[in-house]
Amino acid sequence: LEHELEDIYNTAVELARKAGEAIREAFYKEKNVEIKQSAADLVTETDQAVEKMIQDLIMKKYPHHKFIGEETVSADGSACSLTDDFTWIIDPVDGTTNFVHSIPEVAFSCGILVNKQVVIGVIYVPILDQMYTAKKGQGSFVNGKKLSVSSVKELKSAAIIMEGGSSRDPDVLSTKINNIHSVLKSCHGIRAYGSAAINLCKVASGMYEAYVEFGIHCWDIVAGMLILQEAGGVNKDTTGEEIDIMRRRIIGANCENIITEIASKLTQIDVGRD
Ligand code: LIP
Repeated sequence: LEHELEDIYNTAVELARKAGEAIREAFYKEKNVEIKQSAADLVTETDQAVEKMIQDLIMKKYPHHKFIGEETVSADGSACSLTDDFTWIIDPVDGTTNFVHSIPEVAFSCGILVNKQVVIGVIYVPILDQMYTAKKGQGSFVNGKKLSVSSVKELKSAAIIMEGGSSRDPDVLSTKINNIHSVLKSCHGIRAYGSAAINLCKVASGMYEAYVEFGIHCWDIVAGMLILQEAGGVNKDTTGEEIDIMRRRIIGANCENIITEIASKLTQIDVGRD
């Protein structure tokens, strides 16, 4: 298994570089944008082309592995079913809105699971040439440099990442704004990068104490969850309870205490399941 995992890891890094090349090439050109679930839920030809290219390469090399990809799921509207098999969960372009606006925080995100546990996480930010990697039990790295979370233990001294997201439902929006209000009044500041994958990498890098979002999907978070965990962090549901990767909610933080403090300030939003 050790040998098999090493081979899969090397393949994932290689595929991330390939995806990165395609993203970089399209980044400086005009984009062809379509909308999905809401007027702010975007997809481009690049999302679709990168996913197809990566899925084909995975299926050729590992025909017995399973694949869950953002654009494949959006196209056929099917629910994600996660088995104990090796499963690649991919977001070809995480931060599509950034991509559309030529904002450099755009990531290829790839998490590999076995027995429903994330064992490999690779996130590549091609425009900034940042390769984030993690293998379960072996730490996480950016361009080979080891990552570790911040040592701040209280929300009042913390910097937090919270996103607006892509839902334009008025009730969802007002709950999100209220949640931002209640966290912001108790911490140093709030920022957002527009990519769940990058947000989790920022917490893993020790810049922020936590990242909170309702409405993300499994492909936005699986790789980043392992990168954060291997940097010493924790991932939970927005209630502070055990995370369910299909439940579309996350608090990723440097420590349990900050998760408890944030969870107590949030009004929960039920966004359904992947
Ligand atoms: C994005 C997430 C981000 C969220 C955006 C969007 P996509 O994923 O990573 O955290 O705020 O609304 O869902 O659609 O760019 O892959």
